[in-house]
Amino acid sequence: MPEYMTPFTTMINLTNGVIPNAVVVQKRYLKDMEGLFADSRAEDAEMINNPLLYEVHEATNNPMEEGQLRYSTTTIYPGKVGGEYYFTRGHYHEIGNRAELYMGLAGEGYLLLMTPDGEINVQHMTPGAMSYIPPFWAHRTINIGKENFVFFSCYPSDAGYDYESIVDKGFAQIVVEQDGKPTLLPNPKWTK
Ligand code: S6P
Ligand code: ZN
Repeated sequence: MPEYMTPFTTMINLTNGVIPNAVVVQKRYLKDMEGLFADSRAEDAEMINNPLLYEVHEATNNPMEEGQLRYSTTTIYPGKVGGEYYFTRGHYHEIGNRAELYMGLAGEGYLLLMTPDGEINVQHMTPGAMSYIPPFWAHRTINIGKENFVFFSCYPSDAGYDYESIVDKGFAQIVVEQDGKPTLLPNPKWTK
């Protein structure tokens, strides 16, 4: 006989991403992102202010076992470092074949995806956009607007996080403001 878990419901504020009874709220400041922005001088200069770039509200602590799901919201604040829009650290899933689903709730962002070979894919996210992250793609979200960019994510509980590969190599492309528009450029720090 399986042990039956008790079903439950979570309330989510669809405009600001707040989950009132979140089990974990993570706040990521610039100092948590050291070395990730392409313009190191701009990053160093901004470090004095150490702005809050984004926060993650985890709705559950469901067991980290195959078959279970977890879900969360992420709010990325508007801002730039050396012309590069604020983004999340980005990761592969530790168990690489675990997929994920994102849904835009507020604001405007890019979902930047990359295979281990450096192939890049970009999805434009606005409220209602449902973006699928297939297995094995690294993913990073970027606020390309002037308001908070808020999205919901749902992922297998056992997916885990591989941040190290991104810290070591970065993403092959960056998103910077050029002529008032978000523009994809090769990342000068990228190493294959
Ligand atoms: C988890 C999922 C999201 C991110 C969150 C923050 O698999 O992709 O909940 O954790 O958007 O991004 P990061 O890269 O700092 O974990
Ligand atoms: Zn993920």
